[in-house]
Amino acid sequence: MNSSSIDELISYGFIGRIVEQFQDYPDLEPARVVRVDRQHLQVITAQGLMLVKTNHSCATGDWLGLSSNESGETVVSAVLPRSTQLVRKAAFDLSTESQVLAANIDFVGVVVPIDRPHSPGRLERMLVAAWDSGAMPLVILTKADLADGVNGNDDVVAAVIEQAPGVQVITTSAEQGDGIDALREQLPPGSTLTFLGPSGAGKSSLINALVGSQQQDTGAVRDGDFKGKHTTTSRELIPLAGGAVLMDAPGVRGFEVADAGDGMAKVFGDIEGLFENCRFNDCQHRFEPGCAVQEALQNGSLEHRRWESYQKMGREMARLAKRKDTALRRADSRSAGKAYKSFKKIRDQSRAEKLS
Ligand SMILES: Nc1nc2c(ncn2[C@@H]2O[C@H](COP(=O)(O)OP(=O)(O)OP(=O)(O)O)[C@@H](O)[C@H]2O)c(=O)[nH]1
Ligand SMILES: [Mg+2]
Ligand SMILES: [Zn+2]
Repeated sequence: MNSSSIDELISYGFIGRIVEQFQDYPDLEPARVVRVDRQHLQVITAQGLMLVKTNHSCATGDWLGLSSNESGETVVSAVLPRSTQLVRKAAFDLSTESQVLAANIDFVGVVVPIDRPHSPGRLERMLVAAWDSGAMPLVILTKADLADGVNGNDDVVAAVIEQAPGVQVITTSAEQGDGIDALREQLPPGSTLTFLGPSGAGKSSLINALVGSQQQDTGAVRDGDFKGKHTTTSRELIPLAGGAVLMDAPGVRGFEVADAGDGMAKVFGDIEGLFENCRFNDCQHRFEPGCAVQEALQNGSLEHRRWESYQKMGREMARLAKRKDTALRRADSRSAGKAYKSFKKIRDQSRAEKLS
């Protein structure tokens, strides 16, 4: 193993805790998934970048243990346990399947472009998913140079800070280089930052500004509706000088929040705090006397929009949990059916034996 390539692996985050994690796999060669193209993974190893084929379900950012099979081909022998994973469920997808967008990330940059009308609901949704990943959310406001005209810059920044309690908000302009150093300073060596935001929000432009060269393609947004053209189509790791790792990502359209982790409590802590002040323990927060939520709505300390947003996401999660439950029970009754069939087969066989 030559030293220049191990340096390259290090530049993709192979330090500290990850190196320790690999001590459990002494016979396997460490690799990280840089990009996933269907069954082919582009991975970085101490020998450099290479392609491997696999049936394992892997996500960009996964750490793998590689080995060789009898024919000398490189194969994936282990997918290391993930420290974090960013998961989403595609909206309108009736299945309960959720998709792992990114693995082993330390920061999720929720990207809010200032050049179009701000959507608080989308911000809250992305923040819940970001918290649920186990990584630390950051809010990155982009295109600060375009602020005037559509929205007052200060208004958006103030609204975002209020909607993202406990989250660092960084205002940037990739075009003018503002806020880029501030963002870079958030990223210790070995940490991985991925992005969550709509197409055309400026994710790839931000990466180019951080890296300092035209690393990723960028594409103009449409004039009328501010929509991007989905220029970036896959997730990809890009090492940053200084030791952090960036993960470019395609824009996400609407999605449902997949998991009831602590995301809801983090994003809507103010609302969940109110519940404790309701007179009745089982308050439904509708018409009950002494309901702290209704009181807060009436005196204006809780925004109606925010309350509706909270309820809507709560209903989605409940629906998903119910669908998962039904799917589980169905799988259960299928395996019960199988067990009965094999029991019958054995019973019939032993009866036949007795008769013969
Ligand atoms: N004025 C200005 N334009 C920007 C800035 N950042 C990005 N843009 C422009 O916004 C458009 C979209 O930028 P991208 O970086 O491609 O956006 P993206 O989020 O990667 O989009 P997808 O890959 O489609 O998800 C491009 O035309 C960029 O030049 C900025 O800070 N200021
Ligand atoms: Mg892009
Ligand atoms: Zn109540």
